[in-house]
Amino acid sequence: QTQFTCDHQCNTPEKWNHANNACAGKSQSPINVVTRKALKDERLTPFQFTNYQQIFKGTIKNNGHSVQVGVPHVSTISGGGLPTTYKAVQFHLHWGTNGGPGSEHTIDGEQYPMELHIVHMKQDYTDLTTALSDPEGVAVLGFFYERSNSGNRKYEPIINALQKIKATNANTSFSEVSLTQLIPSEQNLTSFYRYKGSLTTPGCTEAVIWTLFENPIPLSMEQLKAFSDLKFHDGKPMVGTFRPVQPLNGRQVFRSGS
Ligand code: SG4
Ligand code: ZN
Repeated sequence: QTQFTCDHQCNTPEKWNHANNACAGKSQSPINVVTRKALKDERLTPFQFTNYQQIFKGTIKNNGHSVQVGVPHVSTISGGGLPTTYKAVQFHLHWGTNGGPGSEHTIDGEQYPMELHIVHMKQDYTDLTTALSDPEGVAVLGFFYERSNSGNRKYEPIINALQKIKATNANTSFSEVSLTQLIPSEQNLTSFYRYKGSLTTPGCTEAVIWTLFENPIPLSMEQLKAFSDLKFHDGKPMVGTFRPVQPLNGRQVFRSGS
């Protein structure tokens, strides 16, 4: 077997099966959620968000395949049908071209313009690598975006920072943000979908409990377009940073009780 190496996208996620056998697994992400087939599960109660409102000064980085922000390991989630408490590690986004379709997950075939992933690991772990060796070690909260006519002021620190990190490996610090300000208010987070899947990039490790919230986050077209100003390593516009949806292979998708 020939060794196939590529950096992240390769820019062709179709080749990932060759790059890494795990990417050809049977429980891959993202998926299309067929809402009429999602089974309502009363155990999927609302989440408890702890220290999500904590304000931090972050470093935002163009890592060559996304924009990523490391988060101090103090914000946690529990409830929501999770087996234990998970702490936030980082967040990043996936988007399309100039505000066009760009989410990784789709709902009844609809692809949203962008998707936020807040990556968490079980509280007792100290690094993601260890967490990924536990089949339930990682919990990613996924949020969709929708175009709105008015801009979202709460995203200004992030959007403004993008202009300073157009080049791959560039990073900058940004003014104070909290996770709370980036997501819908807590009472709008009780409706969500749940399934077991994988990282959406190589190694495609099947160790992720996925949550997809129904209520999208509003951003103006201009704000969405700002992400397309970033550049891949080769200088080409960083657009289409999503993996196509993967087969369910018999997995059940659940929906929250409320
Ligand atoms: C993005 O490429 C992030 O930048 C990666 O973060 C992340 O990998 C990867 O997506 C997969 O995460 O929620 N989409 S996802 O399944 O979080 C990890 C880093 O490269 C391990 C650290
Ligand atoms: Zn992601």
